Amino acid sequence: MGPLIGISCSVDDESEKLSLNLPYLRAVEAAGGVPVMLAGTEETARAVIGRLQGVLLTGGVDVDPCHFGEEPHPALGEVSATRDAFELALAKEALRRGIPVFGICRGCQVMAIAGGGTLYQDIPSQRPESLQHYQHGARARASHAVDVSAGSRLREISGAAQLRVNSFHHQAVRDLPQGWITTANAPDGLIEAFEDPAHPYWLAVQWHPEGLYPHDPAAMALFATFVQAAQEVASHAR
Ligand SMILES: [Mn+2]
Repeated sequence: MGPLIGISCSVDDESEKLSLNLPYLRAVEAAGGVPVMLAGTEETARAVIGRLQGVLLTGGVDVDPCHFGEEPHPALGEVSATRDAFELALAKEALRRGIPVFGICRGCQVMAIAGGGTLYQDIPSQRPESLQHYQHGARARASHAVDVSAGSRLREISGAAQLRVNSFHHQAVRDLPQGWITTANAPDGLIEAFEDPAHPYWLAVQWHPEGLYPHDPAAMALFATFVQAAQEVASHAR
């Protein structure tokens, strides 16, 4: 049996419904993990974390800027107070306990905020010199390059100094917590991936490898190494 990997769901506070794009679940299964869908209160987050070997924080709506001390920018999109509270509690607890976390898109932003970082609330208006980060092409198609930092875990995983990635975000990490490292930048300089070198596995990407993994070995390797790290941390804990 593979390690138990919690996957955070999207929460629609208005309709009171959860949702999850199946490719997240399929990618974790393809990597040998056992996926479980997660949502709930902050209390649930703190109760469930100790029963998981890894956490996948998925993409979704914007993060409320109140979590990094800002008022809403006019171009801020939809937010979910329920999801923000759950995922931030989950991420903070996983950070503290050394539980492997892999963050994708919004998940990447949640991880940064959990450690005390900040976001651009809207790239086109707050950083107008940026390239297009919300592509109109299919999710399985890469749209821009990223340069992968030498010596990073991401470089080791992907085995490449440059990757082509897809891009579906209008928010992005602005400032990272102290001690964390940027591990990929877009050609416009925007942070596209980061790690906490002091943590057993704390890796975030701004793109969507779950849309690429069936035909992209570097994207598949991200899920494979995450599930492997979850397995290793679990076996050490026993
Ligand atoms: Mn991008």
